[in-house]
Amino acid sequence: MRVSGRRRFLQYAAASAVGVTATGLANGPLSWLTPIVRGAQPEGVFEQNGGQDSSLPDLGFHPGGPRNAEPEPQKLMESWMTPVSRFFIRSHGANPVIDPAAYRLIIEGLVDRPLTLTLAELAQFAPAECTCTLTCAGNRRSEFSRIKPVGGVQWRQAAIGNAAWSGIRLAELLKFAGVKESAKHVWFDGLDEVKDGEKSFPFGGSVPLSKVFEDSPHSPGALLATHMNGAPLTADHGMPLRAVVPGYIGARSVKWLGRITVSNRPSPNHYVEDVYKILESDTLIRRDEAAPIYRFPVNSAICSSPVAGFDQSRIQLAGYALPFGDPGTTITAVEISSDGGRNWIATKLSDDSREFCWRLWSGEVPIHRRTSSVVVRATDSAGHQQPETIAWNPKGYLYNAWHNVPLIRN
Ligand SMILES: Nc1nc2c(c(=O)[nH]1)N[C@H]1C(S)=C(S)[C@@H](COP(=O)(O)O)O[C@H]1N2
Ligand SMILES: [Mo]
Repeated sequence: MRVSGRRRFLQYAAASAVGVTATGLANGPLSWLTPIVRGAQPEGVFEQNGGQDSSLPDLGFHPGGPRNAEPEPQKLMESWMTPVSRFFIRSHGANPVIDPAAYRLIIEGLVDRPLTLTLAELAQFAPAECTCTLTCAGNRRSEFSRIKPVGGVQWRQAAIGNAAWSGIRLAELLKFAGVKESAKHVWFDGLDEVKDGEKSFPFGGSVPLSKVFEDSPHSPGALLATHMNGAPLTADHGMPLRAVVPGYIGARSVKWLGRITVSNRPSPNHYVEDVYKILESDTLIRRDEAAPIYRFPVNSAICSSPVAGFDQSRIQLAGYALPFGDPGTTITAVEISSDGGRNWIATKLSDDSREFCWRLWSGEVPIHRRTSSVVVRATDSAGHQQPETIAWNPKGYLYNAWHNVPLIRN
């Protein structure tokens, strides 16, 4: 059923007022963009100005630009590695247009040898690879509206993807530049321009130097990537060079990387100093006091459409689970429930059990006429388990409570 924007908005508003959220029904390629009658998508997802980009038909774009998109959650379940065509996009400014031949990466700050390198010079370093999951700190933000609405992109559960990144190890480059004794943090600045009222500045990130040197033989502490799943990065994902920081929220993996600054403190960039912090209240004092978010917490989500006939006695569910972003931490259990978490049933996990990576799961729960929802929760090898509920925060970050979705009857 297609309805006008106004009516759709009212449907969403009504649905979120009673705290109902649901994944879309899967009939036809664009069906997840249209609201469903029973349990509409939360908070006007994919409303006006959003929609589609014909070159990326598997992604739905959120309104309010520039380019923020996620796939239908179900599409994520088709492979452990997420194809670029289904990989979420989160950009704060327009994609910068970069000529690879004129491109230079600047390395400065607390180094013995400041450097300005071309792509060909960067390619002189030993090639390195890393498979890891990238997730936005705002993934699942729309679920906060069950407590109280939060501004910002109303992400569902698909602002996440798993990819093989290749390029060079940041640790190697910094060893070459020579890091001074007093160095403690590494800043990344993008070549994009984000506009905030009168001001315009690049998107920036920051990581502790200890994370960069968390470098192990099978996993770089941080990667400078030129390729994603074997192909050169597309403009949306940071062409020609981006940082990839395994285990950290996506915001630290700066795209269109233009400058690396080694420092004794975290970056003063707006996206480190003011944004991507868990606040209790959104005041300047709290912002100063709060620490930047780095690692992502344990999480999981149901990605299949929970649709059942009235006489059905069991339902198949599938989704992903992500371990806490610490080295060596993997997903060890994913459980599902159809009685709000009184009884849990173990799911079958995909074989790929790796640090910094999601694990796909599938399972079946019994249902009866009065079953109203299904729930999932994950546990990792360090003993972290998703909480039943989490406290609301003003920016809507790190939503990782049990994923509870209404059962839809057809
Ligand atoms: N230069 C730049 N880098 C950026 C961003 C940005 O807006 N500009 N967004 C960040 C955020 S918040 C996330 S979640 C990831 C998203 O990466 P993707 O678009 O490749 O999925 O990129 C990060 N790197
Ligand atoms: Mo993000």
